[in-house]
Amino acid sequence: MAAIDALNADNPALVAQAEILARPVTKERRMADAIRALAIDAVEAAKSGHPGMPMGMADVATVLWSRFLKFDAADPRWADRDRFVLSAGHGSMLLYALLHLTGQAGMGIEELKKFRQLHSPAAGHPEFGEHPGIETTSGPLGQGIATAVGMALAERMLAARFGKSLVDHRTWVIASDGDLMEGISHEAGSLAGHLKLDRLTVLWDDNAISIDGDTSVSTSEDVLKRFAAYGWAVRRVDGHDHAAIAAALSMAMRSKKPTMIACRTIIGFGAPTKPRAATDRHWVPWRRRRPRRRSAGTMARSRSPKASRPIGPLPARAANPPGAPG
Ligand SMILES: Cc1ncc(C[n+]2csc(CCOP(=O)(O)OP(=O)(O)O)c2C)c(N)n1
Ligand SMILES: [Mg+2]
Repeated sequence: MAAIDALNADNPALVAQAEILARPVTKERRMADAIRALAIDAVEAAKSGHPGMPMGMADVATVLWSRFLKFDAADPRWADRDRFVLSAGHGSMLLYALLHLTGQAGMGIEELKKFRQLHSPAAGHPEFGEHPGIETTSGPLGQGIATAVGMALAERMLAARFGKSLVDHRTWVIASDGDLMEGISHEAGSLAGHLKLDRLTVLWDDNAISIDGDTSVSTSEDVLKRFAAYGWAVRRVDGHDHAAIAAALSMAMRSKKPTMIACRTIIGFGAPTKPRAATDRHWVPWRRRRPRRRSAGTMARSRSPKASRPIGPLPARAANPPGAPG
């Protein structure tokens, strides 16, 4: 017990994580945990890729895919499917795990075992054409948001031409801090607000950490205020609270504007010793593993707790801004 307390003192994110893990285990939580486990194992096996984002956003993705996203697992290219864009393409295991867990052909466990291998459907930084469930290639930060704005605009144009009975779908995006730093996302966001692309929802992985460490080293802007100024509806949620996530997504469905939801998450959520640890910079565990002889275990087992230096608790965020457009 004393050892656990010492660990917690070392990493305040563990305290927050423990509180979240103490919540009742539901089916959705089990699915999110399965995503996390797949992300850990695939990255460990490949010695390449980023498990932190899939682990942090697993809850949000589970709620989206199990309750809101309109798709047919047996026909991933169905024309009127909702579009799902993983703008934060470095977290590609999130998408591959979702395709796997929703039973889509061509993304079985054998394919996941080939994560980050040439010509694998799970090649990493999801690539369009490698699997029918991959909507678009993503990787250059910001570009997925811009692509999604184009998709949302295309939907409106097609619906205007062919009618709602044929064209009636939404575009959902998962984006990271880096996506929202890139200028291309600013321009596209402005256009989406101007055009009132109300079928577009961006789920921002608001984990306050990027490749350089805490985002406070590089930005202090209020992203939600910026998007509100573009004409978007904005919301904040606890990105590990399934009910709150569902409420925010329902709000997005009703909104007459594009919606930006800041999902507060802990990068690497679920790791027993090192969620939100700075030495895991952007959560690339394989890069720091010095002794190459060390046997490949799971990430959780591979390092001593002391080796992780936490960067402190998530900075406090205000609740939904008063008067924020709904
Ligand atoms: C335009 C561009 N610049 C740099 C990179 C390299 N890169 C990959 S992820 C990342 C940042 C990661 O931070 P964040 O977006 O917050 O994602 P997180 O670590 O929270 O998953 C960077 C700089 C990139 N993919 N695209
Ligand atoms: Mg981040």
